[in-house]
Amino acid sequence: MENNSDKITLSHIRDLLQTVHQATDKFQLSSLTRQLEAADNLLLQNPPIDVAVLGQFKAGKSSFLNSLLGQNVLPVGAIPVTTAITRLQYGERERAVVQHFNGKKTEIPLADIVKFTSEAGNPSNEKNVAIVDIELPSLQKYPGVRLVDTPGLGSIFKYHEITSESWLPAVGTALLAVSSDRPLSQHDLDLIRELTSHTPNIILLLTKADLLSGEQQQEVIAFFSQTLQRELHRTLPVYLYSTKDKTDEYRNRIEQDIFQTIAANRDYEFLRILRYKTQSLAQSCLGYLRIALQSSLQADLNREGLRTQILNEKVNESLMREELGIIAREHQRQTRPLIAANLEPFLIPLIQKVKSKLEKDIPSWQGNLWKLSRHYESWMSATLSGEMHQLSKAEHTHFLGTLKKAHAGFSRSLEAFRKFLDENIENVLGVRLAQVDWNIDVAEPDHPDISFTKSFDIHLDLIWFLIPMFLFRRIFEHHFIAGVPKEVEINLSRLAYQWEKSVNNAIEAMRLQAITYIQEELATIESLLSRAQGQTDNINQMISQIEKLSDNLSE
Ligand SMILES: Nc1nc2c(ncn2[C@@H]2O[C@H](COP(=O)(O)OP(=O)(O)OP(=O)(O)O)[C@@H](O)[C@H]2O)c(=O)[nH]1
Ligand SMILES: [Mg+2]
Repeated sequence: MENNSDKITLSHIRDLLQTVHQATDKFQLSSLTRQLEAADNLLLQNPPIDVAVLGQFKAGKSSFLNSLLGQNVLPVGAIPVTTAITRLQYGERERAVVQHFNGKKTEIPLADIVKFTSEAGNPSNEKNVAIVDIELPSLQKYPGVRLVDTPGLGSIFKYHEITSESWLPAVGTALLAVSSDRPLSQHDLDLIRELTSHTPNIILLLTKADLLSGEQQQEVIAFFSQTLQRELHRTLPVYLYSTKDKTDEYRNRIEQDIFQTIAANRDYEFLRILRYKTQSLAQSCLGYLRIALQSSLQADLNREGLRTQILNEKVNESLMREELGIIAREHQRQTRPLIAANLEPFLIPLIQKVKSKLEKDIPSWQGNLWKLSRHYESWMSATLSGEMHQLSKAEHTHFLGTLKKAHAGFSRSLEAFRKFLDENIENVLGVRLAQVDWNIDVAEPDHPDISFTKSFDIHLDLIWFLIPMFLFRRIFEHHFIAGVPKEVEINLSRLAYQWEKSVNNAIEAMRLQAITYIQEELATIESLLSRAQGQTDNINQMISQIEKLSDNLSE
């Protein structure tokens, strides 16, 4: 195969066969194995073209071959004879090799063939003959061709039929022998149908033509063509043959039209046959894959059905998000009032406490108004942050009320979701899910950062150098003391705000944790339900790959 376009065709064939291999492996299309094997062998071994004579028992197949050879090599007879596939090709010397099913090969004398390939010599193929290969110098006239004799179909020996049919994938050109006294049977039509998937070359051979007059022969040929048209919508070339009458004439025609044509175009013919087989295989494979696709699509539909049954309106992420959001917002709204209510009783006593401490401390402060103000600020800052810390430490557990309620709300909601999901899964799939720990952690918020900031609204201290302290000191002391309630209130309110922020952040963290649980759970269920999926994608991919390669090959 020197030709460049032949090389391209061969590589396309190789690619397509490889893909069909993948498909048959992946989807266990074992019925294509033999066909695939035959195509592989042709590709690998590049053997002579097998021109096989097939047909009903006693159609005269072996006699026809002997007559072509001009030598009675093959056993013939009035009762079913041929038991094993027998191949004949050119060889420098006459020789015959018997191949057994166990792979063993033995060379035998040509005269002993009958002991292996005939029902009389090898009843029921008790010698386990797989194939007999015969080499004859006389076959030099048919270069590139291997003649194949096959056991007849339709006899009482069922295994004859099985032997021939299982060899069919290897056929190159098929000569279907039909005896003149039994023109075309259902068996023949079935065989033609079967051959159609293995070779583009099917030729009818009307044997024992001597049994019919010229007129009758034409009648039979016309009958063939009508029947084939009606049953198979095709025509086939018909050749006459007889070992008794006009043998040379018939033989010459056949040699010229069939064997010389093959010999002259051996490589082209070989490639044409191999391409045909590969395409036919690809079509069979596509047929199976399309069936597989249908059932996979059906399975997807079933899975989709299961999915909607399991993940119904009660087990639904967006609904749960909404519900958890409502729980969070409801409790977050109540955080501030709760904290404020908790702090309220401390307001008056704290004002009293700070006031009397200030009254006690202030007389010892020295300096002008500027200094007095700075002193007041730092005093107030130290005192109130100390008080706020103490209060926070003593009372914070009461601030966490909404956090705990939100936690309870989230837990209940998750539990209900989980229960619906478990029930649905058990109802639909009949399995119980393992219990999952869905505990939401209560992250206690950190103590807020309480720091005192400036307390003066009017910055009197900016004009300190204008104010004679000996006259106004008492007034300023009063001003400072009078400012205490507002400072205390501001600080309590800031404490409440900071705790509110911490608590509400913690509620938000719990909400997010709950959503994560739900998302993870639903993702697990989804993957569980779609685990068997991907088959549809795989099959679709395989189909389009084979279609593409098959298109390449037919270009
Ligand atoms: N009249 C006539 N008889 C023939 C012709 N060719 C073969 N026969 C007879 O048909 C019978 C069957 O011949 P075979 O060659 O053994 O037929 P086969 O198709 O090989 O038979 P199986 O191997 O059993 O399938 C024999 O008795 C032959 O003598 C022919 O051209 N004319
Ligand atoms: Mg025979």
